[in-house]
Amino acid sequence: MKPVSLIQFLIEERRAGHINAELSLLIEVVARACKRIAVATGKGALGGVLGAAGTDNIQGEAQKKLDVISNEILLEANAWGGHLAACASEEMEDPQPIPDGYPRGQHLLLFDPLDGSSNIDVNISVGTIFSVLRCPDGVTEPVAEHFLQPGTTQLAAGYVVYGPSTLLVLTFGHGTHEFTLDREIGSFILSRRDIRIPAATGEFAINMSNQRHWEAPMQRYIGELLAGGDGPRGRDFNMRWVASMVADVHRIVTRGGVFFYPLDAKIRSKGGKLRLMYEANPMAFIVEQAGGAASTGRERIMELQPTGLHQRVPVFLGSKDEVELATHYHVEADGAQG
Ligand code: AFP
Repeated sequence: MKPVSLIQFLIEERRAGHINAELSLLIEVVARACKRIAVATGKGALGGVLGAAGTDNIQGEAQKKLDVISNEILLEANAWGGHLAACASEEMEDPQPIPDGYPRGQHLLLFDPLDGSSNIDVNISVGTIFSVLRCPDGVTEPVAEHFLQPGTTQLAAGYVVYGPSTLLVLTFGHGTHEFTLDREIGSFILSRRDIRIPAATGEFAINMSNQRHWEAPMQRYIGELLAGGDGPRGRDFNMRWVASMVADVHRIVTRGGVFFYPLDAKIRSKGGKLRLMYEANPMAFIVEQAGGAASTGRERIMELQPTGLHQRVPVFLGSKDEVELATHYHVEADGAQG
């Protein structure tokens, strides 16, 4: 069958009425920027891009050089196209408006420019996560509050995983689709259309080192998986933990599985580890459009009303049966506590 490029796919989506011309241009620009990020990360030690940048981001986390480089690439690529009103990033405290002198569009772009950056120096897959919202009508100078829209209002979400191959996974709310970068011609080529995540799975992803800090229902749920065939689940389970959300989620999008970053005693005061607006919401949109589920352990992630641009939430996402069971344990325990 003739390969379908990202550009052709976007034209098909416009013809189907799923996206408009401006959103189509936005996705092309983001994909082009991610190709540049792939080149930068691929240089490794030879590009002088490894190691710490010597600065901290708004989260108080030490930035890697590639965090800063990737952020700059995305900001620069989106400045002049006229498709955006503003950008927000994990790496910046406040949203960045489109520079004066350039036309502004009707979209808001949020991104984690390089997720999993603590893995860069050990050459493990990292990725870019992005989410697209509509700029509220009549708003010409968007500020943080204009970004605080529930995940259900997302117009698009996607990630690019920089691994053995460079893959773009994308949804507009009409299925989840995967594109593989053909490095020889520099085009993203459709490699999987309408991905489906199996409802059942035998594979879970969690950072087990936090076990002693988890809430009781999480202890119960994971304890049952670890009990395997002799336990209440009556089957053995396998575990993976890459510590790059994009890599862990892409494995789940590809073969099923369930991912947890639950609330624990260490991070309770922060509300969780992962960020709602540019990690949990876009990944939830992608996973739900592939038939999976995404909750905080107590409610659907995409229905949360955001309270802050860098708000953190617990994340349970992936194969529907497991997300629903783990969520049920938490809701049941809350009810028992009254
Ligand atoms: P970094 O971007 O600081 O590497 O954090 C990655 C991440 O936000 C997410 O991609 C991982 O799933 C999660 O943190 C890993 O957290 P732990 O290091 O606590 O396992």
